[in-house]
Amino acid sequence: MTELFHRHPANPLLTAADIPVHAASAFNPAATDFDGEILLLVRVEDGRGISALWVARSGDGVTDWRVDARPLLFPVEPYEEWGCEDGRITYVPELGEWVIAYTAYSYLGPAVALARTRDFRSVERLGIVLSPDNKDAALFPHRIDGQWLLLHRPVAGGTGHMWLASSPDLLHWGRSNVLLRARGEVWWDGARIGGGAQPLETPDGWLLLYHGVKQMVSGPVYRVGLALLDRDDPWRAVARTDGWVFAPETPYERAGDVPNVVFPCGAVLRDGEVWMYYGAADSSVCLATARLDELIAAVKRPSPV
Ligand code: BMA
Repeated sequence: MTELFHRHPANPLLTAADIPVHAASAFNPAATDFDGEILLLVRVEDGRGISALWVARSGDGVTDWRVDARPLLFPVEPYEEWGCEDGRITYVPELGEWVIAYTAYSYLGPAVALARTRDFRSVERLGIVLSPDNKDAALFPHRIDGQWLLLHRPVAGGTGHMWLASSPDLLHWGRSNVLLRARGEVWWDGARIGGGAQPLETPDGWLLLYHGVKQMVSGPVYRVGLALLDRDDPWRAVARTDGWVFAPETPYERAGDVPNVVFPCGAVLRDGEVWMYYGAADSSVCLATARLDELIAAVKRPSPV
């Protein structure tokens, strides 16, 4: 299989050692452009096992990361008492704000919560917008036909498929329906799937980098695939890769707190390239890049694994 993504030689970019307090792990980063820099929202698990989301900034997106002294999103509300996990950031020009979708974890299970920020110094919580079990949410950057759109991943019918919901106000979500199905049985994305990076708008449609899980005898393997949604009608998936386009291969992806995991939560576009930030083995923050035109060609021309 042709390699679409190229791992950055500086991987892993960040680990628990880069967090200014004692941390167990640093992984699953959301990514966005902010103030001329690349900003990541890194999931940091503490010594108790509870996660918070920390801001890390870098001018070139690779080196000299500056991690804030305290997390941006940490458990405050009862619905997130077991952690704020796996953020996805979307810049929303209409609001002049960034909306963060994250997994709010509590004894109730994982739920989808939203928060908004102008400066990544303070956040306004919008609360739980989709009740448990639900996660892997990401907002589209602008309304379509007057409605906001949110990718999400409820557990329904015994498994996790990717769904899309719409809202007039970011608070009340409805018209929820299945968008992409876990393909079942032996498929690389057979056990369950979920959104990865925030949806990327391209002239060819909305490009999704999603994770797919195959349940092996030894445990799950998390890989990455591509899907393309119609630009004007994202409820219509127009293409999807048959096989994965990125999979755990290196020692830092193969071994860690959870082995055999690559888990993207954010991407930025740079000079015709997609910079995919991902968590490796639930233990570190990594970067892999691909040419956007090659990703579009790959998703439009599914090839055998
Ligand atoms: C998923 C999420 C991710 C995690 C992955 C692999 O269910 O909880 O945060 O990276 O499992 O452990």
